[in-house]
Amino acid sequence: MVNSAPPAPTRKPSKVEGIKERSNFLREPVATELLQDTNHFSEEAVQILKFHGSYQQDNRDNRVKGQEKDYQMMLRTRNPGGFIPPQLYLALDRLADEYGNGTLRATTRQGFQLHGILKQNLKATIATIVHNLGSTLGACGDLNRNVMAPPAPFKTKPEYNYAWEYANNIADLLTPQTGAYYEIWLDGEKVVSAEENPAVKAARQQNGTGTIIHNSEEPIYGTHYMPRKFKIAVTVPGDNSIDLYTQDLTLVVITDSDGKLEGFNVFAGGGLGRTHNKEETFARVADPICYVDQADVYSLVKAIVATQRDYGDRTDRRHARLKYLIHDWGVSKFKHQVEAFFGKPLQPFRTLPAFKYEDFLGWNKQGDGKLFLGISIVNGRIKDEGSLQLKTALREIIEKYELPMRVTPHQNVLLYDIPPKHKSAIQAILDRCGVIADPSKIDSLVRYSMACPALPTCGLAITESERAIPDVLERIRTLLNKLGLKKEHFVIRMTGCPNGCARPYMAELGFVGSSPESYQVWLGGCPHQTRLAQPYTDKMHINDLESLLEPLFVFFKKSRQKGESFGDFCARVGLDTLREFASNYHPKSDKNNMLAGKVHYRVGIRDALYSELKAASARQGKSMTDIAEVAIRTYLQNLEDANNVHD
Ligand code: SRM
Ligand code: SF4
Repeated sequence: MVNSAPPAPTRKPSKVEGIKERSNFLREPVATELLQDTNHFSEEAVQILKFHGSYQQDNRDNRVKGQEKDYQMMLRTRNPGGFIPPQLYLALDRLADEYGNGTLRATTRQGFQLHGILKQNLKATIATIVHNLGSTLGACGDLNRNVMAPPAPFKTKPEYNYAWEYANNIADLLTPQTGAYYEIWLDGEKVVSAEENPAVKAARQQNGTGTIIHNSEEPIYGTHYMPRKFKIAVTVPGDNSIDLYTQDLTLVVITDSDGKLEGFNVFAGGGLGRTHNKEETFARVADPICYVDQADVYSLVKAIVATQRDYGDRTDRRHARLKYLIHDWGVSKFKHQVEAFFGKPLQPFRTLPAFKYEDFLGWNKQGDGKLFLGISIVNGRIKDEGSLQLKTALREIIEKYELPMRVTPHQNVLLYDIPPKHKSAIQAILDRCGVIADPSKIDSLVRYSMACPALPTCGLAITESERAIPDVLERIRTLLNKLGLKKEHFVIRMTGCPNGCARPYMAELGFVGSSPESYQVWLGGCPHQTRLAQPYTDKMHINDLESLLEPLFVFFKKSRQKGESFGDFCARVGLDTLREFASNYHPKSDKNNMLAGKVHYRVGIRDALYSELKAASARQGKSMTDIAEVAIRTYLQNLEDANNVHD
């Protein structure tokens, strides 16, 4: 357990390492460029800006060749366990209208994003968030991100209270210590919303085993921060609302029979980001690592962070997450190095019950006589549109009843601490604004689905996601109905690229953008997100959705075991069997569907021909199916005519 110095890298550190080093602990060039009269930041400043919780984006719908991009900033909050006090929510709601694009977006890590903020308004927006008990520091960048915890506010279940407490404390432990944030956005005023826990403060400085960097403004991170983003969750046995297998580090609260905190089980090495056609990048589920006593938990977290800090790959950002270190080393070598930083042997992992996912939507009891209300938000987007006035409803309820909120890891929100006497008045506001609170009235495909923002704001999007999924879900529901699977539902997640922001690789049916209007399709995740899905096909054009899914649903209906979910079925029979069934599948010529023109058989055409077909369809204002049908009929007719001549 001797902690030897990490080996000097044999390859050149990545460009971002130099930018971090030159930034003077996250100050420059952001501080200087913020004062300049420009509408965007330089590439170097953009990298540092991320640590402050902001991404520079442009509205991709407005791109015009040869013209400057429509620059705007996205801001992301850091709020451990998804906790948003009423004052902060109301401030975010106002900021969205005053400086943003009029919407708020609940994220898959329990934060909020504001989109569309102009550079000139960034300082006022961040300062308002901080003055209203919020923060954006460390919401993005190469450091510990928003710490997740189960959102269900079960006040009388002690393990939930421990999960929230430790999510907060670990977030504080790993908060950047640089003064840059307050200097730049608040002119040096340090706004402290709550006194830091003394045990956390002491743990941050405590050394002896090489976990801290002496005489540094950043004792845990040093000048180069982490090699890459680092994601932590704290949960309780059985509650997988935080997708525990996808985190760099997950702690599971362990209590004794009296509900007193004993310690934590520790998982590490999960992560989802990958790149198409680069086999060396992959989604990975976390491994069980050890158990740690409560008294040692901060030391263990620091030991794992220091292992990734010192041994993570700083030369290749595609290979820099903790999951690659654990994959390359193996769990045993990883544990050995963690022990060296921890200063003592790791204890064995304790047995845990199975993990489940529940969304806690609708009206629920929180255990102390009060109620909580889970509201489904389609893809996390809070806005007013047509008859659905969700933004208005939330503002009105939170303003009137001063309710705190927890954002869920599934882009929903839970309002809590509601005295039962207010239930009917709150329900009346929801009804008036067209917000459905009763989860049984929401299509379960919509209820359990998620999609990332993708176009037009995300610079990495290959294709649509948030804007495409409503139609996709509707088409899947129509198909299920047609096939006699009316009540069926499963977890569907979509992303516009393979980075995995809506965690599609854990879904029962995942769509991962692979080229414009096309998706890689992943199958076989479990309804409780405890198993990685597998890629079924690399490219499905969105028009081929029904023809790809129909054979799978038919096979599922025919061969599922009692109560088996779609994801479990796909995992049990295996992807090769699914492919074989699909290739031999001939849809029944259902008269009604033929009449409605709804049956789509699959015929493969090459990329180049597809592009020509698409262009012809746009030119002629006809559907691709119609053009293909005429072309094929003409071809077949010609063949027949030729045969007749020879006869
Ligand atoms: Fe993410 C980058 C949105 C959760 C993996 N993510 C991005 C950026 C910032 C695009 C960029 O770098 O320019 C996206 C901004 C889009 C926009 O227009 O707003 C973006 N990620 C999101 C959010 C908003 C998606 C959502 O639907 O809510 C989530 C914000 C969470 C938060 O509050 O912190 C979000 N991102 C995730 C998750 C899920 C999670 O953390 O539980 C993942 C997969 C888990 C993981 O990290 O392995 C994820 N995002 C990525 C990656 C790939 C990382 C990797 O290891 O390869 C990138 C790209 C990168 O880092 O280079 C990325
Ligand atoms: Fe953007 Fe890709 Fe993340 Fe979607 S998954 S938000 S497209 S980075």
